[in-house]
Amino acid sequence: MLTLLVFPPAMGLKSPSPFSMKAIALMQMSGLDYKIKAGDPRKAPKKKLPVLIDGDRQIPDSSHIQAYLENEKNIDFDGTLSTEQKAIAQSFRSLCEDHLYWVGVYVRWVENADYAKQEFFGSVPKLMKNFIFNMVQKQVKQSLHGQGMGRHTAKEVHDFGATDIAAIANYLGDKDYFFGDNPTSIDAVIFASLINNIVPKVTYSTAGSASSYPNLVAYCDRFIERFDIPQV
Ligand SMILES: N[C@@H](CCC(=O)N[C@@H](CS)C(=O)NCC(=O)O)C(=O)O
Repeated sequence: MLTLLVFPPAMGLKSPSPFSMKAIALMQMSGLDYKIKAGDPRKAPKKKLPVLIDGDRQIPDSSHIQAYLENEKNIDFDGTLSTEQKAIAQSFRSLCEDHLYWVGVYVRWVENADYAKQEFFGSVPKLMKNFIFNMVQKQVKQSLHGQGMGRHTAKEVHDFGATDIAAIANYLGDKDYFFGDNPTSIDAVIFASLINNIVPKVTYSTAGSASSYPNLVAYCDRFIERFDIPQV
């Protein structure tokens, strides 16, 4: 039996991490038997989640999990895609994981810190909760600064997010999935990014959050229904 270690439910999501949600989406798309368990990033091989466990093998990183499912379990996520579509998918993957992701990190950990504190550490006694949150928030802010997103003003960060989301909405248009009728691995990425933007109660102050695009909301609903994505 395969086990997927993810960040536990918070912010109204089965997992508040886009990478964990992407791995859940890939597992659901694969049709393989597996279970979801809360993981501890401190114990993970690369100190990040998700991690897939298969017997005594541990596969960290959502993209390596996808490759493992393709190579070891014969799941063909992208067989219908042309070389050109694969190139487009790779650039949208990067948009979601290397750019829009950091907008979300900023919005949650800098702008909506009280909400994040309550959602992520709600069960921890107050003094300890403040201590742990401040420690983690400091690390997150260092990461934001190192990556660069944290050096921008709030408005600039929101504008980046709005531009990314508009690009996704415009490319999707009225298609059912990113490349038409057949869902592929990029849909797991896009779905996981959007749902992490739509469901948490955080405000993106400029126009352009995913929930303001009817095609993106319908896309997420369609994906949840088709792949029976577990809700909280
Ligand atoms: N490239 C990794 C990124 C995973 C990642 O960044 N996970 C974050 C949560 S969204 C994490 O585990 N953070 C814990 C930490 O940095 O301590 C993947 O695709 O799985």
